[in-house]
Amino acid sequence: MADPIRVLVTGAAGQIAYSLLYSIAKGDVFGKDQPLILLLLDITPMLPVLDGVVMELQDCALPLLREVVPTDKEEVAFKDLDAAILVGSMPRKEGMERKDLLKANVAIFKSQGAALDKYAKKTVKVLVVGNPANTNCLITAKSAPSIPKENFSCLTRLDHNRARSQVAMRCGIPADNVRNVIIWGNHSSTQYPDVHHCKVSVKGEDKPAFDVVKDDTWLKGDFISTVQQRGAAVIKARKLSSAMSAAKAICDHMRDIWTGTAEGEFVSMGVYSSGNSYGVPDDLIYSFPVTIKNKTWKIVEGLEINDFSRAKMEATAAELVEERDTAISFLAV
Ligand code: NAX
Repeated sequence: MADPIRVLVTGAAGQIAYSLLYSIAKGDVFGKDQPLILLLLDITPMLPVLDGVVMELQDCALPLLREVVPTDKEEVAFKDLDAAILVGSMPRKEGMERKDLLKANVAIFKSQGAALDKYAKKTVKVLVVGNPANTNCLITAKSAPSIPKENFSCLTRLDHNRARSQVAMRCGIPADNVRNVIIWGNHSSTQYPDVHHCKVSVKGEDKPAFDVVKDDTWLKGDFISTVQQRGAAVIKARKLSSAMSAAKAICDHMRDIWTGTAEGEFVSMGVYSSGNSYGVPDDLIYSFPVTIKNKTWKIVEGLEINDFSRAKMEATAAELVEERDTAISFLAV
């Protein structure tokens, strides 16, 4: 068996982590042969709750889980990390604006970026989940200058999975038969769920989503708004933000980083824009279609973009530019 890898989950006493930790610890993400040391970070008042989570992980008697370290100290949590999943932040409550969250989160992710820089392996793969995820990811990367920007990504896989599932339900087929949906831009209501390059498999044959769904009005209207507003709809119904589906998406995202994407398939991921793809401004964490090989992502280039898509991609980029500029002004304080 391989040596154990060190995996950090922050916000480890929270609701997403509660759904996430079991899947990681039983090998769904890093592989069934990969032993793990789990580092669990939360804030000091949550340590008693975290102790309960640790007890439950112990009680699962999982063979891959070699050690669990609960802590409120960054120097313990970020030490020698192979992977970091940054979930902890202040979650959005019903009716709360994303911008209200920005200021508090810049402080959190600046500090955690600096801790990654100081304590983690330079090869660490960092996934930012806590909202506003794209901008928090950018702040984290900027605060960890010794770690390559390509090692940072943010979660838009939940939106990707939501889009996939909406198309599948519409066609009455399993979600697996729908591939290559794209989430462009921000993990917010300006995101653009795009099915122009989506393939739907019917009786073993791949067909364009537009040809199978046969309802352009829905695909260009309610489909998009349903995916964009899904997080808010879950909050309204559950009085809590998405947790089970968020945990599943985190597993999908990190597993793909670790083991790569399937041939002919791409996934959506918030990654660093260097200004060379699809006219997206540089210095943003923007969700693109990517393929992954050898733990390295590559933006899928050359997809045809029509005017309808272009306008939506630009709108979500504009929101990210504004969010970045505001965050950077907080960063300086
Ligand atoms: P919870 O409030 O249940 O848990 C958050 C946990 O983070 C708490 O235990 C809290 O004490 C801890 N925390 C706060 N500050 C911390 C810090 N500085 N260091 C370590 N831990 C800290 O929220 P939960 O439902 O688990 O959601 C967590 C985050 O995920 C929220 O920001 C939420 O908005 C975001 N989400 C992002 C999604 C995405 O697709 N990118 C989807 C799901 C989710 O909405």
